[in-house]
Amino acid sequence: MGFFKDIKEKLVGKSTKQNEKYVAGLDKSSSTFSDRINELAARFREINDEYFEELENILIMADVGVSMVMKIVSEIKAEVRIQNITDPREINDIIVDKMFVIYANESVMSTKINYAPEGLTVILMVGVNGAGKTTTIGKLAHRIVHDEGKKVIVAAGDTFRAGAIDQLAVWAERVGVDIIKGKEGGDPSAVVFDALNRAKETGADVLICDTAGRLQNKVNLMNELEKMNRIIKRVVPEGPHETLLVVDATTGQNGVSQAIEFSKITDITGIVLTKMDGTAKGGIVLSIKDQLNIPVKFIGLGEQVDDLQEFDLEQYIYGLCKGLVEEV
Ligand SMILES: Nc1nc2c(ncn2[C@@H]2O[C@H](COP(=O)(O)OP(=O)(O)O)[C@@H](O)[C@H]2O)c(=O)[nH]1
Ligand SMILES: [Mg+2]
Repeated sequence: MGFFKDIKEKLVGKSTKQNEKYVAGLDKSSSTFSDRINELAARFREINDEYFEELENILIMADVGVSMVMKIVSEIKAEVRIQNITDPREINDIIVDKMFVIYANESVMSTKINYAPEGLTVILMVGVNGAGKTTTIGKLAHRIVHDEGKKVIVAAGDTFRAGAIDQLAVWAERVGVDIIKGKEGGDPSAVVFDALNRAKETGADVLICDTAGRLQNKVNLMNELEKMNRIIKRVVPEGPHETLLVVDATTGQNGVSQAIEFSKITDITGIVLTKMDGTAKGGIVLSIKDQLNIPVKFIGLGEQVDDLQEFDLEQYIYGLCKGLVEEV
């Protein structure tokens, strides 16, 4: 059981800043998920069909998504048979391993931002209202400025929602980056156009564009995103380099459905899962992988400026399964 042992050796008892963020941010998910599985092991003297049914329920309640749960549980069953395990207390490592293997093996996915080899990189943020786009732009700008030493500009492309422009302005000031804004109710593409020109003039490395997320008006939204894409391509032909879909993890399978809808109207290159700290159902990462096969590039683990973390599968599984990894 390679992976289980690996994370145990690598992560248990080690404290790095990233490790601490993941553990704290996934605490709700971890205690619910690991406690339930440990409790299950305590209740069953041997592994049987009923045990597997309850295991399925625990995974479904963790928002892993039904089809992913079926895959994981059937892999666990097969492994249990091969190893001839009957004691539920010996199954933790197999559960953790299979979750990891299924996520990692289906395809290798980069979590890195696709920066332009030279010149301006353009990142579009899309997603429904309240998902966390504006907040994520603030955190992401901070990361890019501080960790990569790049010059960032943000564009207040959500001209639809009252207060959205001011909210981004507050973040821009906090993080210390330039903001280009228009009038509330104005044309978002015009704001993006201005921002592209300003970015070029000032030699900025990265432009991050906020957008409005009115999914109730799908045709409008699609047209608006198409127009924005056209304008970006006029100035930066290979842009946008990233279209990041922001999904609120606390909305569970509903969030997964939204993501599917969004991926139909525009090309999504990566997902940011926000509010992972606010959910006890952290399995949504596995469900997104299963349903969309688009990489989760970042996860939001809180409301502070440094609470956006690059998605790391080992840290994530460890955060989610902490109580299982440490129990044995
Ligand atoms: N706890 C927590 N709250 C978040 C996170 N990301 C965003 N939020 C909150 O979610 C709310 C909506 O975020 P906002 O950026 O305005 O969403 P937008 O409408 O998509 O731009 C705000 O109150 C944010 O502080 C996160 O990772 N964790
Ligand atoms: Mg917003």
